[in-house]
Amino acid sequence: MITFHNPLHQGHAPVHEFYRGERVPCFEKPARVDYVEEALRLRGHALHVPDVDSSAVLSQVHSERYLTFLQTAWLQWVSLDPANAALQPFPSVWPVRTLRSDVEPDNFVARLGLYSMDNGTPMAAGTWAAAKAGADAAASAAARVAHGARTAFCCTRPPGHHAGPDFMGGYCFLNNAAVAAQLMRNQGAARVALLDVDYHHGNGTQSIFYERSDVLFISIHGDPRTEYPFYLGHADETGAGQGAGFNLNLPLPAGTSAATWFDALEGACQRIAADGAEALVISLGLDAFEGDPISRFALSSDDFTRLGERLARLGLPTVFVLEGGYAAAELGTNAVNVLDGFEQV
Ligand code: OKP
Ligand code: ZN
Repeated sequence: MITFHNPLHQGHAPVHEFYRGERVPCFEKPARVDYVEEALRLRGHALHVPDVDSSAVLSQVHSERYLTFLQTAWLQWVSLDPANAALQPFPSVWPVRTLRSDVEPDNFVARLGLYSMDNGTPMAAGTWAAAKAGADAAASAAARVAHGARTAFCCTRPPGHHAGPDFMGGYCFLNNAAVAAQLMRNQGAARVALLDVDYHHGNGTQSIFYERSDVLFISIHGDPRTEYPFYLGHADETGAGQGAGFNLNLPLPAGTSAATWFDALEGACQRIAADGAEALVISLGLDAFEGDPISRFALSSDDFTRLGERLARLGLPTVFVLEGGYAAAELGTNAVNVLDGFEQV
């Protein structure tokens, strides 16, 4: 599998997040991708550095003011006080219903809240550089497929699918999968299908494409009544305007068996086959794994091979983009199982 990795991912290394009011070590940590890279090399997959600048595509899926904020956020944080360089910024106030989000406050933490959906997305000094290099890796993988490769993999962190048009959240800053889909549209694919198999609903991706018919978004995920991101991902969200009918959510209860998960995958694949898409993007979260510490589905490592095989049978040019998966030591095996399952069909 042609793989683009993120040479700057280790610069995004915040130390802690909040859990039940306490500071706990970040689940989304550099070791995750180190394990995937190790498994790729062991199983014969070469790693390439990104060779496409995603800047123009990023401006098609995120707002300019959000991109500007993200690019300068760490500098703004440290400008408040040089001692902040050793601390992590967190938002503490958000423009929920009835409050204004059109006026950017001057206060840094208020701006951080404006551009965040949660307080669970810590930043570090290298966050922008890592996120941008990851978007470049996604653009690079998509460009290879647009130019005729059957498939390519973007091996990156931080993940992207919770990042919306103008906000970060759920460990995500730039929406790598949306960049991949948009780039393939730009390169001539009339329609693209984007299937998100991460345990958590890809709210950011859904929102980016919700009013568009040229990118069909489908997600299989833990029911948002009990699972993050809580406020999006229900079955009655089917798209709006031009995009009506081009959004399909398949929420499943926490604790769902692998057999039931694969039934949902079959429904997703049949919808993709009926759609007439010319290319496919997979938001490849591996947190549906039975051993995941923050998720509650039950896929085994062998099930990830079956997932890759089923996706291959769609017969579409396919870009895989790494998302979540927090059983770090098993992440490499599970990710490469999907890729090898795909290539062996
Ligand atoms: C990102 B991705 C657990 C906090 C969970 C949100 C989960 C984000 C998942 N203590 N915070 O979709 O894998
Ligand atoms: Zn997830």
